[in-house]
Amino acid sequence: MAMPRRHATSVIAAGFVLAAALLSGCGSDDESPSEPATSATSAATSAPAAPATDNGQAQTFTVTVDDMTFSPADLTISVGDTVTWKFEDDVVHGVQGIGDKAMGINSPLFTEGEWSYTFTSAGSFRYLCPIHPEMRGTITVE
Ligand SMILES: [Cu+2]
Repeated sequence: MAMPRRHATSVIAAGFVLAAALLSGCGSDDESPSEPATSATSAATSAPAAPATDNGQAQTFTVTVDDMTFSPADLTISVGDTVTWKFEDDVVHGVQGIGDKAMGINSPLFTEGEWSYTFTSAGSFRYLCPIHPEMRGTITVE
C-alpha cells in the first residue's frame, strides 16, 4: 500500500522554475504562487537527440525476392535513394509498379539477378510481381 515517492525531480524542477521566476520577475512580488506549478514537469526535456542521418547522401536498399515474397515488403527510404531487388527464388519473378506514379518500376523477369530503381520523388509506391500478383510490396519515399 505504500507508494514510492517519485516526485523528487518534479519538485526540484518546480523549485527551479519558481526561483527563475523570482529572479526574472523583479518588482512583482504581489503574486505569490500558492500551488506548485504542475505544468512545469517537462522543463528538462532538452536531452540531446540522436544524431540525424546525414541528409543528401543517397543510399541503396536491398529487397530480397525469395520464397514468393518481397522482403522487406514495406520499406521507407529518402528521395534520391535506390532500391535494388535481389532475385533469389527458384521461380521467375519481377517487379511492376501499381498506378501511374509507380510506372517507372518495371523490371524484366528474373530467376536470378538484380534490378535497381532510384526514387526521385516522394510518395508511396506500390508494386507487385506481374507473374504472382499476390506478391506485393510498398516503397515509401520521404
Ligand atoms: Cu513472382
